Amino acid sequence: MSTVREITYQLLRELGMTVIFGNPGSTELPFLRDMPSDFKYILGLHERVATGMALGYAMAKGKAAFVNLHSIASSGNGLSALVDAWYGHVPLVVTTGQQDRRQLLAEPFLASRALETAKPYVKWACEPPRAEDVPRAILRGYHVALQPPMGPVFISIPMDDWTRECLPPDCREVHYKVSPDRVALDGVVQALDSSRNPAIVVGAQIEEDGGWKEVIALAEHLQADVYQQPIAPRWTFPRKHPLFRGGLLPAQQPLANQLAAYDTVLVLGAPIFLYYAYVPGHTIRPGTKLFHLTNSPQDASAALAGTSIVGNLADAARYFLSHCQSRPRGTPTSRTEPAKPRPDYPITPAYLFSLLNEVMPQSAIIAEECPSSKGDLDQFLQSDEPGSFYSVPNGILGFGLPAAVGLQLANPSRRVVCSVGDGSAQYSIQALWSAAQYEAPVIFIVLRNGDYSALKSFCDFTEVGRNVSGMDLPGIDMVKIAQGYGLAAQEVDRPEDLEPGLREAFASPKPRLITVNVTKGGEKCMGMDHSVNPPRYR
Ligand SMILES: Cc1ncc(C[n+]2csc(CCOP(=O)(O)OP(=O)(O)O)c2C)c(N)n1
Repeated sequence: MSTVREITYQLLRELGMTVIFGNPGSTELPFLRDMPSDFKYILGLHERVATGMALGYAMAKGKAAFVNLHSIASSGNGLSALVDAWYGHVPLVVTTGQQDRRQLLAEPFLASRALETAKPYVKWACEPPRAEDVPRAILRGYHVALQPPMGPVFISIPMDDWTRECLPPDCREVHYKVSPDRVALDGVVQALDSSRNPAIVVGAQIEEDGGWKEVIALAEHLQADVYQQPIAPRWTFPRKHPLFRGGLLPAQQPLANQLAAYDTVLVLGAPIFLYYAYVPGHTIRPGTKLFHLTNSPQDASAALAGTSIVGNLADAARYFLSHCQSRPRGTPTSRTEPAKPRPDYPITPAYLFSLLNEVMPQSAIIAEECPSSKGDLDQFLQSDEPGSFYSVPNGILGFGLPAAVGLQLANPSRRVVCSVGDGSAQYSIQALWSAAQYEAPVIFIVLRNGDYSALKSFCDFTEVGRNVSGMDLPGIDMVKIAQGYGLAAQEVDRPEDLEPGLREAFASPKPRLITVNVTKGGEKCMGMDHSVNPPRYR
């Protein structure tokens, strides 16, 4: 018989998980020893980084990624990336070591209650009842992680299990796709056929379900205006398409106002709706018919209004395409191009992103984490390809840097650009080391405004006032930090130095960090100003 360790490596190989993201400790060493040569270990110097790189890798591949953390010692550090995976529907199989079963009851050093810690943010958490169940638990976890909505699972493995003997599990097939109810879809078809002016809201699940092409065809078939979901974690419609109308605002009444002109709204693959500031109002204008297609039963049950139908997004879009009447093409309203920003000093984020849009290849992938300049990025970066934009799924900073490295490792033929705030970069800064060591040629662009601008604008927006501690970030030298982790880095202060700096970065095949001194963030909060009647916290 083979050992649990040998069977597990064979299983991981069969499941295609031969890249292991992790940070090791004593309780993982019996597993990690003598790793087979067809496996690759990607070390993150902090578990937020190890798990965050796996997150980027899994999102890019659309497949499960394997993570190995160190007992409770590192599960806490990796938890925020697990939360990202939960909200971002990212399939991660996360394993952690546990103390030796034979002394667990005596609560030894490093005894781990990591299961309880992770439980609210994973689809399944398990410490196998017996050593010989470890491979089966990993197999079961893998299948749970990939079932829509995809997400993380968590398995705690006592360190003495790896040397026990066991039989291999049957690595059988599981098919995950759930087709939406045809009768329910017919109800939507009827409503769309009698609609005068429908709109579509596109969400991240379109990309999870491989439905980009189908949704573009559907929008053109219906001649429907298209909006991106609020605070989009992924872009799922071409930005330059004539039917694209931009993003929705993350608050009830302003969002309802944006959609007020439409008699029928079809939300494809997003919650109804993701709000940030509390501005009470209608979910949708009374009289507008609202339909919701989602791969998440949880989103279907949590929606505030409308008819929800659970199932695969590409499948649903294909059904509508073949069953709905097409609508005559209107006069194409081409996008009003924003005025080209000027090369002011200090550099504005708008100028930075308009220049980046000119310099970067069309196939570039953006990992975004620049809170107060998100709106400028949204306006000036014109990405039209699937799998090109990834952002913070639930507001936890630390996503950007490691996700960029994982995205780059999974996409060697495309260039990843990580646009990150100088504050946000600090939550997972060790990812720079992994980029250098694993030669992931990410271009990190740090927007150095010297403060937490997004929080300051929230203070203004909600009238908290500016007398708040802990909002300024003086004295951070990003060039030295990056160089210390082994990365080429430069600072750009003058607008005329920006284009040569960017061109040089794209010409080099190596990772590089450019820190750009930019103006502080503006008054707006997630695209909203005082006209939306924000809540007051004073
Ligand atoms: C882990 C975590 N800690 C704190 C926050 C609160 N927060 C939201 S935006 C923000 C400011 C980020 O600063 P920076 O990256 O410099 O971007 P800027 O706001 O200046 O554009 C902070 C601290 C958070 N969202 N996540």
